[in-house]
Amino acid sequence: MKTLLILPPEENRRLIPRLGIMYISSFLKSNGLDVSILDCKALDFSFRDKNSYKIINNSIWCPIDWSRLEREISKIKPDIVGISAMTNDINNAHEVAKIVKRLNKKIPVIIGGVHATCMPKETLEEFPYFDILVRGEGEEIMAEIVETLERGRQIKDINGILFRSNGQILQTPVRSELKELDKLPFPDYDGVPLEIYTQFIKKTNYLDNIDATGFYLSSRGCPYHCTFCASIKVHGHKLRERSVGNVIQELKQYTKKYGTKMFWFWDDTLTVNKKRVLSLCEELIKEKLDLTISCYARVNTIDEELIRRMKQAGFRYIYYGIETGSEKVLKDIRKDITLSQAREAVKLSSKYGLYTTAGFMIGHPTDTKESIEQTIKFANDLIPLGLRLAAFWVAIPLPGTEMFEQVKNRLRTFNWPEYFYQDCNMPQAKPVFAPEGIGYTELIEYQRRAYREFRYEFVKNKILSFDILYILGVLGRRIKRVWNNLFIS
Ligand code: B12
Ligand code: SF4
Repeated sequence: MKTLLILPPEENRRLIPRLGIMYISSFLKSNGLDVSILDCKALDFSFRDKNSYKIINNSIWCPIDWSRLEREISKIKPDIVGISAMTNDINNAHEVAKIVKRLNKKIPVIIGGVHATCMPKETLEEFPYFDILVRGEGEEIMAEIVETLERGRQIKDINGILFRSNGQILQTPVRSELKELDKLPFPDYDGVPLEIYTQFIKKTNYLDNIDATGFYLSSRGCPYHCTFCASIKVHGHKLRERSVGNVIQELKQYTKKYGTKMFWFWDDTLTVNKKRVLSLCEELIKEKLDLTISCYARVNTIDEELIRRMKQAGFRYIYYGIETGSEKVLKDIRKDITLSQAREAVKLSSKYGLYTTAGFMIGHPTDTKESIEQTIKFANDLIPLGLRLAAFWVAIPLPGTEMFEQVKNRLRTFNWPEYFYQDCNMPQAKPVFAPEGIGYTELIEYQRRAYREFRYEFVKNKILSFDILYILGVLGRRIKRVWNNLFIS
């Protein structure tokens, strides 16, 4: 039987590979199953009319051509379809399911991914064209579903799923996360159009001007309890790590096959286990892989020894989730860090020459005008300590998170595509939630101001400190961007 894994199309085309579906694909292949991936984001199922494209904030926005997608799926003739979705693309995932059922209503449609995991029953209730829902990590479960369907058996004995039976939604016991990540085959990079992602990343300079084209996961799970985080719902609180040998083996294989030397480590927070990161660094140095690496980290998990070693091993970019400039709000969102740890982390990383970036959120449930002002000020105060770039996200209470439960009754909408970043560069940006006493437009205005002030303070700081390297860097990037726009179509 032929299984087709589909990544639904989006009006906002950010062409970044989805590791989840690539892991599932390689797992099915390693079990001898016939599987392929249809990455609708990369393959562009939008209308071909160039005038309908817009690039807003480094993303391409364009309407979807559903009938072309229908023709493509009918050419593939799948027997089983699996669809992956985050919250913001669950509606489009359902449109894909409708198409599949229109082509042949006997094809079982399986939905997986973070939204399905966070709202299992609600998802099957809201979206009637999904037949089976997979909770959590899908490699083993999907393989079991496909094998069971191939043998014509009942799926009711598979743990970790919800399914329909005689008009009812039934669920089987929850399954624990995968224990031995080293046993998983490496993600199926051959199954996705890597060259399209690479071109997109180069053209838009997406990911904060970082041209990383290899995406990587060396661990899953996170021991922390931030109230806004949905990741822990899928991957759990137990930090599960791949062995250093396994990580190096994949990196070597990847660089040899695809020539990439720049990697983004997508581990929720790579630096939780210092000892392991130190030995990863030792191996990277020993193997002379000469990589450029970016990663997410928490400000309370780094120290001088770690940062020094990371820099020597090829780490160049580090992103800290600082979230707010208010100690009170930090406590409310259970971030488990302090502002002084944030200052120290930025200072240390920049001391060792890491390109240091930080993310903040505006519009936490307990944010006030005063705490938002504190956030803007705190980000600016980090500039002299070495902060290079700040992102100011408008907070989204994501389904399944503690934050969602706290403000469920005050959300503006349950229209899931709007659970996407709302940005002051977008014409109709309107957050799904605003804290008491602050309007939606006011939040967007705060975001605009935060970016404007950060840019202003940053340039002021560079000019006052006669940072010639910075000025040459800006010129270089401008030239590169113009060059890419001219020659990469
Ligand atoms: C890297 C990353 C990004 C990158 C790349 C995104 C990408 N294309 O993957 C960037 C920076 C671009 C990004 C952007 C956004 N992200 Co993001 N991101 C992540 C991060 C840190 C890792 C993703 C990853 O590779 N995971 C590892 C893989 C193995 O896990 P997985 O994708 O969940 O897949 C497993 C299961 O879900 C399941 N599964 C998945 N699909 C399917 C399909 C089937 C059929 C089955 C059976 C099972 C199944 O099995 C998989 C393998 O075990 C996650 C957190 C996390 N750890 O997952 C957040 C996360 C996915 N992002 C999140 C969000 C909100 C966003 C944004 C909306 C943020 C914003 N404010 O704009 C955008 C949306 C972008 C988009 N439209 O693609 C949320 C999603 C929550 C939700 N309910 O949707 C997460 C969980 C973080 C959080 N805040 O809690 N993100
Ligand atoms: S540290 Fe990151 S991954 Fe861990 S709970 Fe907080 S936001 Fe989620």
